[in-house]
Amino acid sequence: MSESNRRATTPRRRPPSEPLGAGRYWLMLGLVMLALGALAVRIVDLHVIDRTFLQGQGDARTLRTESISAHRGMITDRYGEPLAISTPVVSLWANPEQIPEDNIQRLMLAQALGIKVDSLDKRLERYRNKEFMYLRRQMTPEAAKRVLDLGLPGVYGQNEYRRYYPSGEVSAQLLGVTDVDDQGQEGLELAYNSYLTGTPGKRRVLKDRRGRLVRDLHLLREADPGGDLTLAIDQRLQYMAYRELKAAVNENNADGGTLVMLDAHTGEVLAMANQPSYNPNNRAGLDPHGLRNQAVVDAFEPGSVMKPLAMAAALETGRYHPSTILDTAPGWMRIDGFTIRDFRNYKDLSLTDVLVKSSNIGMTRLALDIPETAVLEKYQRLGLGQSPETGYPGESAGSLPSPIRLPRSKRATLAYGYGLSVSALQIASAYTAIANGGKRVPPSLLKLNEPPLTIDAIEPGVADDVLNMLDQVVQPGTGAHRALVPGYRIAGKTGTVRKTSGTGGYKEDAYRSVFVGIAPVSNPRIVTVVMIDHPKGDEYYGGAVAAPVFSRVAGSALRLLDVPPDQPVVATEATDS
Ligand code: 59J
Repeated sequence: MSESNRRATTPRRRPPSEPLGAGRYWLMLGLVMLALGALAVRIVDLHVIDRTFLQGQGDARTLRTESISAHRGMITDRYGEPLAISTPVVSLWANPEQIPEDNIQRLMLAQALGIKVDSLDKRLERYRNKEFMYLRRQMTPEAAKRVLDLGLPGVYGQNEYRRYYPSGEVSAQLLGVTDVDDQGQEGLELAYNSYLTGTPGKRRVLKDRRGRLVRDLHLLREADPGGDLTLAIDQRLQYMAYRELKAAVNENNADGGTLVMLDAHTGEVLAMANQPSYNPNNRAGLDPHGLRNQAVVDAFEPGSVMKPLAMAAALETGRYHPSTILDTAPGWMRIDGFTIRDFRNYKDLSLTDVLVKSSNIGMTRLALDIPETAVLEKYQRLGLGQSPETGYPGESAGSLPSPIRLPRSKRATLAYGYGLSVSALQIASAYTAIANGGKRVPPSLLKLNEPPLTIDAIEPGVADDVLNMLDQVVQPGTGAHRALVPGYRIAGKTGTVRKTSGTGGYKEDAYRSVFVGIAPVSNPRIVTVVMIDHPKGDEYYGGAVAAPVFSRVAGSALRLLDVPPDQPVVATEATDS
C-alpha cells in the first residue's frame, strides 16, 4: 500500500520547471541567510553593545525606584505630651530642562513660589544641565498644592516630613534639632537619631518622559516608621522652670543660667532649662550660645554647694556629730602660703552652723582632720568626675584632682568646693543621696519603667543628719531663707562662687550664684539645682539670686505633683488692712 502510494505521488512532486527552481532555491536560501545574519548582528548590537544605553534611556524615562520617607518618631514628655513631632510637608523641585522658555509660565511659577522671577531665572541657569533642582523645601501641603495645580511642566512635589517643636525655646537645648533632611544634629535628636529615623521605603513607579507619574507599579519595601521617645520631663514643670529661670536671668542681668530638677527617688529629669535659649522652629539669626544644654555639657567650679557632701565624709568617720563645735577664729588661715577666708570671723561654730554660715575655715578644719583622701573618695562615690551616662551628646564628666598628690591646700579647697568641676546635673544626682537615706540615683533623661539601680554613696544615718542640717541652712534669719516654700519643709545650700579669669586666677567682680534644694524634707520628692551665671544687678549672693528661683519652682512643682504639705502654712506677712 505504501509502495503504490509513493509511486503514485512521485511524478506530482517534481514540477516541470525544476531546473530553474534549483537556482531560485539557492537565491532564496542566500537571502534568508543574509537576513538572519543581519538580524543576528542587530541582536548582538542591541543586547551587548547598546544594551546599557538603551536600558538607561528606557528606565530613565519610564521605570523608577522612588524613596518613601519614613515618619520620624515623636518625642514626648512623661505623660505623652508632644515635644517634637513630624508633620507632612512637600518639597517642590524642578527639572530645569523641562521648564518652558515661555516667560508667562516662569512668571506664574515665580509668583506662586513667592520669589522674584529674576532669582528663579538665575537658579534655573545655574542648574541648566541638571535634571533636578529644589524650588522650595518643606512647604505646607496646601501651599505646595497651589503651585502644583498650575500644572506647569517640569515642576514636581516630593512628600517629606518636617520637625516641629511645640514647646519652642522652653526645651530647645534638651531636644536638640534635626537638619532639613530630618536627621538629628544636636541633643536628643542626635543621640537617638537612628531609633527615631526608621527606614525609608521604596516603590517602583512608571513615569512618562516629563517625569509625571503614570502608574504606581508596586511597593518594594514599606517605610518603617521610627520609634517614639518618652522623656522623663514633666512638661508642666518644664514650662514653669523655664519661665522662672528666664525671669531671674533677666532681672539679675545675668549672662545665662541653668536649672535641673530630678525626681529624688528615680533620678528622672523632670525639668531641665537653660538660658540663653532659641526658637528651634525658626533658627534664623540664632545665637550659638543658646544651643548649649549647660546643665549637662558645662562643668563649673561649684563652690559651697559641695560643703554638705564633704560634711558627709567627715560625719562618716564617726568622730563628729552635727553639734560638735569647731573653732573658726580668726576667720582666716594660711596653708602652704595660701590664705583661706570666711566672710566674717564666726569663732565657735557647730558643724550645723558651719553649713549655715557656709564657713570655709570650718570645712578646712574638717578636711585636714580626716583621712587624706576621704573627701575625694566621697565625691567619687557621689558620681563626680565620672560621666553620668545619660547618652546626651557632649555630656560632661567634670573633673576631680588626682589622689596621687593631694597637698593640704588642695584637700582644704576641695572640701569647700574649689579645685574640681562638676555639671549641674552631677550636683543634682549627688544630692539624691542626701534625699534618699544615702542611696544615690543616676540621672535619667528618659522615663523609666522600673526603679533604677541605686548606688550606696553615704551611710544612711549620716545622709539623714546632713538632710536635717540643710533644713537649718534655710531657716529665717539665714542668707538662704528666700528658698523657703510655704507649706513645705525644704533643705538646701547656697553658693556664691567667684568665676575664674582664664589666666589661672579669680575675677574680682564676676560670680556664679547657686542653690541646691531638696523638698519636702519629711519625704523628699525633688532635688533641684539652680545656677545663675554672672549676675550684674545689685545682688549676687546665691541666697539672693538663685534661692528665690528655687522657692518658686519647687513650690509650683510640689503643688503640681500633689505632694502633701508637711508643715502648716504660717502667716509670715501681715497685711496692712
Ligand atoms: C566668695 C570664692 C574663690 C576661689 C569669696 C564669694 C574662694 C577661694 C580659691 C568672695 C564672694 C566673694 C580656691 S561668701 O559660697 O567663699 O552665698 O550667701 O569664690 O573662697 O578660696 O566676694 N557665700 N562664698 N569664695 N573663692 N578660692 C559665701 C561663700 C559661699 C555667701 C555669702 C558671701 C565664698 C555669705 C566665695 C552666700 O558660701
